[in-house]
Amino acid sequence: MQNRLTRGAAAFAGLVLTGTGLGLGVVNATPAAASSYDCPAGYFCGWSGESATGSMWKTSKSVADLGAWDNKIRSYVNRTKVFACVYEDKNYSPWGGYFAQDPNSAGEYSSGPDATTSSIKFVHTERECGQTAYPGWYSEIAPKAQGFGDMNGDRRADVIARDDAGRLWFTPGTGTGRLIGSGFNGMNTLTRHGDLSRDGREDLVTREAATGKLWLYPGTGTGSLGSRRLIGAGGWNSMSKITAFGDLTGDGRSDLLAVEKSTGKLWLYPGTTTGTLGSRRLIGSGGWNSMNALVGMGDVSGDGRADLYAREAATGKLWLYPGTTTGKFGTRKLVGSGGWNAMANLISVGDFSGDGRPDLATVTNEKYAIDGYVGNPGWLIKYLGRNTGTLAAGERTDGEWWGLNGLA
Ligand SMILES: [Ca+2]
Ligand SMILES: [Ca+2]
Ligand SMILES: [Ca+2]
Ligand SMILES: [Ca+2]
Repeated sequence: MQNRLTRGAAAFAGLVLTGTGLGLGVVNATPAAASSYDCPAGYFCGWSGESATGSMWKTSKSVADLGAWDNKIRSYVNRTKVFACVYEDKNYSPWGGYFAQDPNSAGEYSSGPDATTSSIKFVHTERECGQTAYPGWYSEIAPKAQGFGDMNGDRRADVIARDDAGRLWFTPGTGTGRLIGSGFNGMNTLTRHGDLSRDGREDLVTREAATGKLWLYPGTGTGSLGSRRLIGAGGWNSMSKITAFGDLTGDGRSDLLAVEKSTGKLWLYPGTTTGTLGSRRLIGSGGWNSMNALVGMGDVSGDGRADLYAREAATGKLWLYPGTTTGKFGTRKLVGSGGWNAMANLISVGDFSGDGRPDLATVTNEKYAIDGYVGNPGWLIKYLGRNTGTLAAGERTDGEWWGLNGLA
């Protein structure tokens, strides 16, 4: 209930700040009418009057209690480089409602007849006005180690979340989160599926958008990442759907899959004894551009070989491609008959339900419908694996997975 309230407040803030006339609106200041440029860069400023008039108050630090200015600010501007959460209540409490003011809105102020602001907090992402920067991830302890989906080796599936500010968070499955990196918005692929560096600890693989380079961030075994190492010198921007897969070749080393954009071919890049990638081999001769997501699921069919899920763009169907002893995929099988294009993320972190079978978590996008109405992004839905390699019906669990920029 509280979560829904926060979300509602955030959505309301978005509406108001685009100036829909709900009582508070963004106005482009003109020199004659307003003085919002009096607010120095690096500050949040509030005025006692509407439209940046009257006396001005300013701060460059979060303020839990506005004191003499409590419930006195009628217009404000955010000239800092971060989000300003403008709360109706003291002590940054989101429950009374809040507005998330974008960074660097020089010359644009919000104004209204009611003075209700009681505290102001500066944060790097809009999420943090109402909740933690990272999402709440919960998983059960699996009966045995699965070789992937577990950065810290506690048999609990964990998730890495990138926030809008490019920070990486390790969420171990207990609802908590820990910062493990920053500056990751320059990466347009994040994938992890086992141990590529050959030290028994799970690693993260990323592609750098600007250079097409592939980087390995070795896991330290605690959920943290060590110094990155180049494993692909360039050219990876010609590939799509780079997916760490687990072991398809049967040598016990994790492999990587990728689709060649120009040909629709599916290539496998085998992991080697040195933690680099060996010479690629063709495992799908064409047609893979018709898929808009690949998911390394681990062994869902129970034969000891890693298996792949793929989402068909045109139909929204989810297919299972079983790994075989020849190092290729067998005949595909339908796992989901449609609707899977309503998922922004397909998160494969192994068995999070604790029954020994790999599961799949998803986060919805704008296409996702609840009670017949679309437009419900940010919901976590958990699909439990069944012993046929397919999935049980999804369970919608948590609507607070919005405002993130990638999950692995
Ligand atoms: Ca874990
Ligand atoms: Ca490793
Ligand atoms: Ca299998
Ligand atoms: Ca399971």
